[in-house]
Amino acid sequence: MIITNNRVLALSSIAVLLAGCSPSSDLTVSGSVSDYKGSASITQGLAKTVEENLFECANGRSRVAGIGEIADASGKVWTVPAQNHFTTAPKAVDLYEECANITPESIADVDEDSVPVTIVDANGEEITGYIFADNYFELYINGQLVAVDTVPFTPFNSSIVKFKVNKPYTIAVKVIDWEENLGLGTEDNRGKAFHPGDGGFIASFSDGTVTSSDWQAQTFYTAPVYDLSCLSEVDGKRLSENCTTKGTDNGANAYAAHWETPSNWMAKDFDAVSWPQATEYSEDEIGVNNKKSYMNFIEKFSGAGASFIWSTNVVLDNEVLLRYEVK
Ligand SMILES: [Ca+2]
Ligand SMILES: [Ca+2]
Ligand SMILES: [Ca+2]
Repeated sequence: MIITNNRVLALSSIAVLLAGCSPSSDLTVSGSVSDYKGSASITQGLAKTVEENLFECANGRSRVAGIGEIADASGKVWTVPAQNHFTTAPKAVDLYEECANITPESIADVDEDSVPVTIVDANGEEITGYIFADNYFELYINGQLVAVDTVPFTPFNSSIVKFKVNKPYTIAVKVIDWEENLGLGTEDNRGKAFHPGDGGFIASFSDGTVTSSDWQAQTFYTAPVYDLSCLSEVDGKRLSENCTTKGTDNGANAYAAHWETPSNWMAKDFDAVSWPQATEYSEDEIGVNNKKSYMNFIEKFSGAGASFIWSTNVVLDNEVLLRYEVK
């Protein structure tokens, strides 16, 4: 009889374990904001949508590119995925953009002469830049906003810009890995309702400048975070290498880490000495071999010697600021 009772107990324990373990690799939120000792502001859960969708695709499908707001425990309000100038800034010219039916097979089919030139220095050298961002970029030269991406989220597009400037000059780029689940850093993808998407940025310029680990990259928004103890900070780096990058069907309670962007981060004289060097990623890691907006112009990207860059975590870091001085 005792054996039978033990068996009953053992079976019921297994049932409890199974009930607590969703078949879709549920990620349990652990740790509390009060135990977190880092420099970030922590929010939890879904943001309030303040802009339903910045972009409609006339000729195909695109993910909803919304803007949200969410407050931390002190009442500080953060814009997610990031503050941006999409609706007000000059747009970059598209190299490739399916929604606008701009689909050249190669750079030879692009009318580069028709690209407008932004004047930073009237007597400067005219420079052409070729840009691919997963998902969105804003390009500053010497603190002047030259152009922003035409597609905030998807489909994947690529861009061409021209500007006149004297050396030395400073390139500063805000890059955003956009999100569907605002404030949570996730999208419905790969069979999971809360899949953490990845970022990636690559560019080359006609003066020989290319993206590489010589650039600097600092992160300002990291999500999703399910366990706050996975975040750490070393030598100015905001690290999340110990945080899971798994997708889940139950990610609505995830945490997010936010840092204030300095108001003059894009200025030529901004002191970025504490910012980490950028991390390089391979084309396979970013997953571009099925993206014509990249592959049709690969000679201007990896073929020109440029590397994909981002901060230390290309999955969880969703707002990253990049800087590079061209000597
Ligand atoms: Ca884009
Ligand atoms: Ca991401
Ligand atoms: Ca992405």
